[in-house]
Amino acid sequence: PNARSVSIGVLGAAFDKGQTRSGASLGPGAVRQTGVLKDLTALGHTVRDLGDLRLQEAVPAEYRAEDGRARMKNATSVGRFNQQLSERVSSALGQHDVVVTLGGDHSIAIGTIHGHGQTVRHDKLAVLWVDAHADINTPLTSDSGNFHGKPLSFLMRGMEAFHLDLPDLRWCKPCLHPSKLVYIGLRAVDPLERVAIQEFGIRAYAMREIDRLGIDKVVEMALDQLGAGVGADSSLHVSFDVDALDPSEAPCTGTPVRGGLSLREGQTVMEEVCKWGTLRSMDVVEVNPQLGTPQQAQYTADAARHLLLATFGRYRGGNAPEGSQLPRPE
Ligand code: Z70
Ligand code: MN
Ligand code: MN
Repeated sequence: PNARSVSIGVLGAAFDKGQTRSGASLGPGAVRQTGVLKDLTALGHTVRDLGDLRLQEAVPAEYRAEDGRARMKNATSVGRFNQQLSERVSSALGQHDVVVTLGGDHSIAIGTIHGHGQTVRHDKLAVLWVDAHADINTPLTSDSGNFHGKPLSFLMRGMEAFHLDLPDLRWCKPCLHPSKLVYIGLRAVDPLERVAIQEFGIRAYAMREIDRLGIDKVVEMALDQLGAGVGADSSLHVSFDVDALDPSEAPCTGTPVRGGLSLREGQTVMEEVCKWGTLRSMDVVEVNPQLGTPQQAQYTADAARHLLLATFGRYRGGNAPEGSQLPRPE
């Protein structure tokens, strides 16, 4: 089955200040180098490279890493970068059917999801978060202080009450309803993140549930709960952290966690997303080509390529060109 042909805008979010290792800002380049844009074009889509966004201005004074009990590293950079990213994504959504953002660390989802949220009624925005981690810490619960472990807390409606007033993130008004977020792939959730998941009633399919139910059932239930089905009018965002994949499939990422999704399970998730047909934006984040050997870096970027091809209609059983027939001899 071939997917309908769409126009895809591909944006690089060359940002790594949401955690403390360098190299995630090289993710967009590494994923582009796999030839994925050309491969998406070969599937029949119209693909436009929107270039890379990076933080140009020098950021003067960052918050201190430890401000009382609140931990937040590089809040100024994170806030300013994501404000620009949000604007880029919402304007790109006016020009393209789907906007793909290549990260970058996962703090960039603040900008992509907020940007998507500006283009739809907030109760229509649905997010599928595929990750080993829950990324829903607040500055008051975060042990690391890293913003890539916090993006969802800035996007979630109802979590305002648990936040401090951060001047550089004031622009980010929460746009995501707790019932419109579903996790797949969790296996490294902090204790207070678990509390948030329970208090807000967020649906979470951890690796345990995938083992029990199988990935096919899990993704069916997840999309069903997001109201992202055919004919439904949800506007779907998929945020895919490559560390959701097992480190054997995606070794070059800042925080690998054993016991993850096979590439095949990741492909199944994205093939189902493709079938449902309501995807409007997607992130692929946390590819860090500076970690591991050059071969491992390429292997990791290639996993991202496979996920993107699954998202846009590549079928593992093969795709027959539209209206084609086997050639006969004259
Ligand atoms: C931890 C924290 C995280 C990604 C690590 C880890 C979060 N919960 N997210 N790697 N992608 O620091 O808040
Ligand atoms: Mn993440
Ligand atoms: Mn993660």
